[in-house]
Amino acid sequence: MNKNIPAKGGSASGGKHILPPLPYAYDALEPYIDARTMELHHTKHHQTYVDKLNGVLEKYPKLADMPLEEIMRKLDSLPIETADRAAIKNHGGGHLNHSLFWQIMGPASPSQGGPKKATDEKLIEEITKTCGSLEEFKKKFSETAAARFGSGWAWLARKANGQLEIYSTQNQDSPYLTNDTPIIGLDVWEHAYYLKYQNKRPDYIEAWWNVLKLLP
Ligand code: MN3
Repeated sequence: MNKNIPAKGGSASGGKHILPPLPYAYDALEPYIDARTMELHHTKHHQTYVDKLNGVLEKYPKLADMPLEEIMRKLDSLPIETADRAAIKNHGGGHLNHSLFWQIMGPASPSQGGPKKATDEKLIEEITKTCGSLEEFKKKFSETAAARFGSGWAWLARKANGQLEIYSTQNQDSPYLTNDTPIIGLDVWEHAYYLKYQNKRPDYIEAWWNVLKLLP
C-alpha cells in the first residue's frame, strides 16, 4: 500500500500526510473564487499546514497509524508535549479543514463542468427540520461566518448525539476537537478571499454559496 495516499478526510495511514489534489482546476470556481486565490490557498497555505503537521508528528511515531480525526478527538488526553499539542491542533486542523473545504466545493461555470450539485436529500431534509428552511439555514450560517472575529471557520457539524449545529471556530480549530463531525465548512480567513473581496467578507460569503456542491 502506498503510504502517501491519504484516506478520505486528509488522513494518512502509516506515513506522512500529503496535500490532496484539488478535484478541479484553480480557475473552476471563477468568478466567485478567483484562480490566484485558489492556487495560493492550496499550494501555499494548505501545503504549509501539511508540512508543519508532518514535522511535529515525526516526534510521535506511535501516532503514525492513528487517523487525524481521531488524534483531534483525543488531543487533550494523548501523551504529547504542550507546544506540540498546539501545533497539531493548528496544522492538523488546517489540514483537515481545508481537505473538506476543497471537496464540498465544485465548478461554478458550465465550461468547467458545473454547476454540478451533489445534493444530499437526507441532509437537506435534516437542515430544513433543524432550521425551518434552506434559506433560514443559509442566513444563519452566513451570519455566523460574518460574525467570526478574526480568522476562523463557520461550520455545519453533527454533534455526537446526531443533532446538526451551526457554529464557528477560531483559527484552524477543528470540529473534531469537540467530538463533532464537520459537514459544511467555510474558511473565513482573509487568505481565502482578500485578493478578490478585500475587507468585504460578507460579499465573499454570499458568493460562496454558488460553489457549494451540497445544497441547491
Ligand atoms: Mn484557508
